Amino acid sequence: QELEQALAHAVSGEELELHYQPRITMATGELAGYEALVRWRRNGGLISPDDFISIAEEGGLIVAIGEWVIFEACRAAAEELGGAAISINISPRQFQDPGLVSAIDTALKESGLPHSRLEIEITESVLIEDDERAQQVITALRGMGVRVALDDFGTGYSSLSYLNRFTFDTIKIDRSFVQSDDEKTWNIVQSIMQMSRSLGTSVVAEGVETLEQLERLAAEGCDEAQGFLISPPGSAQEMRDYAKKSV
Ligand code: G
Ligand code: G
Ligand code: MN
Ligand code: NA
Repeated sequence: QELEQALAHAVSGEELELHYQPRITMATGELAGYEALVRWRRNGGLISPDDFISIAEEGGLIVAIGEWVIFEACRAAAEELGGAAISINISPRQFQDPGLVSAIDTALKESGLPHSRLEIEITESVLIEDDERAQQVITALRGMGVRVALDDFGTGYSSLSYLNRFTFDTIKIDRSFVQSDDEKTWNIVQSIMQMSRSLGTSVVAEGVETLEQLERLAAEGCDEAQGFLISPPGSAQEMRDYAKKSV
């Protein structure tokens, strides 16, 4: 309760900020875009979204936080990150907001960021809640040229049926697969790659922490990689330094 009030204040009082984590193209090592990750600056420290997104979901504050993230991510991508592609996480309750698609459209128009430079990341839990509505929103977003990614792929209950019913531009393989030492898990990763190729869906590996993981993923035909090996999340300034360094 107290935390929720403080969070409501955070939204209106400019205590939220975005960090960014780069994704690279496997084949060239070039920057492919960034994922925007929200943080709450409170009493001098940074609070992780793991510690406040679920509270925001329960109380409904997620809609206001999510709108702030959408506008700030588009603005920062256009103005501070050189027009780079940007991905945003959308949680289940936010996905139910009837104003979501128009907020995204407005944010893109106001920022001047091309629609194709924005990707919306959703998890299976978004699809479970209201199948028909999810279908409409995904179709509307893709219809206006915004990309849609299925995040944390492999951790849900029925990933395959979702791939059959919805169209995604990107699949993000969960880091539990990427970081596994188990041959069986890598067989599954191989099948995910094959499946994505036949669906024409791009694959991003998350949580890449070692060169060995990166090389193995490249050998399997993974399109893009993200993780601490490449760069941890950081401020826009840190990402500009990263981009300069990696050219
Ligand atoms: O950045 P970090 O590893 O602390 O993120 C933890 C979790 O919070 C991840 O599951 C991520 O998807 C989620 N998250 C980060 N930023 C946002 C955001 O802006 N909106 C939503 N809904 N979730 C986010
Ligand atoms: O659920 P989602 O995929 O959106 O989560 C993104 C989160 O993953 C971010 O909070 C980020 O801090 C975290 N993350 C990014 N790269 C790595 C990594 O290489 N290892 C680990 N353990 N976490 C990572
Ligand atoms: Mn994500
Ligand atoms: Na993920």
